[in-house]
Amino acid sequence: MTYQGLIHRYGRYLELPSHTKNISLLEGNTPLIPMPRLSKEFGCELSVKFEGLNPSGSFKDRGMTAAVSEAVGRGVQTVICASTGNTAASAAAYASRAGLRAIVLIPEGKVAAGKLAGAITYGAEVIQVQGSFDDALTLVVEITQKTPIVLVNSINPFRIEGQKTAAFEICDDLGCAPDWLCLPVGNAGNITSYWAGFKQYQKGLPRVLGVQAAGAAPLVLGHPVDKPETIATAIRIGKPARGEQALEAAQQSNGKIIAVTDAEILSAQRILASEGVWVEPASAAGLAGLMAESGSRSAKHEARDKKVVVVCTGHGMKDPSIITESFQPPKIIPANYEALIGLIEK
Ligand code: AN7
Repeated sequence: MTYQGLIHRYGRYLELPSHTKNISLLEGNTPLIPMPRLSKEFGCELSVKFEGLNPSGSFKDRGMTAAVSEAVGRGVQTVICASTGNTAASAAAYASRAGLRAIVLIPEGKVAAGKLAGAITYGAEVIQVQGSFDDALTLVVEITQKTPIVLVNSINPFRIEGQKTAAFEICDDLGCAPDWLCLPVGNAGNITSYWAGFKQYQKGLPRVLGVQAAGAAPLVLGHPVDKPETIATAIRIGKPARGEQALEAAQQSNGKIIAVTDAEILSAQRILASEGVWVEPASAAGLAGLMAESGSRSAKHEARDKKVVVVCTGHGMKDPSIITESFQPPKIIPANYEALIGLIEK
């Protein structure tokens, strides 16, 4: 049978109320891409769960199909979220699909162009807040307590239900859970969802390596960060809503939460691209974390000979600003053959 989306495939494992009305863009079913060259370098069996191939370009679509399906099923008319960008694009996409009004609050000037463009194109009302993601989240929590508008950040339990499906897919593809799962941690909804999903599916449990950016690492520091800063704007979050659960997932799985520098994130992004997978900076944090833990790219390490899944949460196309930050701009030549051959034979 042709694929009909996550609620259709995994609905029996998801705690969704009976009023839920399935709103799907055929999200999920993303590839688990083997990385043979990286596997050899790291001495482990490494694959990438490429979540950038979801309809709006990130893993958020898994949770959004569930949250919007639940909301529309009980007659909700407006949804709202705070976002570093991907949640905004995803909420906008599913709200438009469902015929709902979507309002998204983003930190002023700190959202990657591809995400903002998506949210606007899908028709959301985008509002920039003079503050951080955390300030925006405080505002949307307050407005949803005082009005009938529904919150679709991952505080919404149905977001977590939907995002559990990524763990199910990995188990179905591998036949069991991997030994290690490496992923970026921002507001901590995703790590919470994966851990809940693996526990529920009973195909084994991975050790979970959650990775924050050094400038936005409240779970590593043990306290909120007032002014989070990182090039990985998706995870520029100082006060994760599900921080406790993230720490629990790391602890229960015998894993850990660590921080990596922006330079390590950009380097991991280039390494993934060198084997054909282009992800946005935040999405490279999982691999950056694995590399930091391994000490060096070839040294003996805990993941040695193990099945490792690196979750790449969003597509590289989301954040084109990286051309100026991380790569050389392309050379310019006059439009003649001599100039071209001179350049490529140099
Ligand atoms: C690419 O869109 O928080 O730990 O508002 O976009 O579940 O928050 C995005 C987070 C990782 C972190 N990778 O996931 C938002 C938002 C990408 C992301 C994360 C995000 P969580």
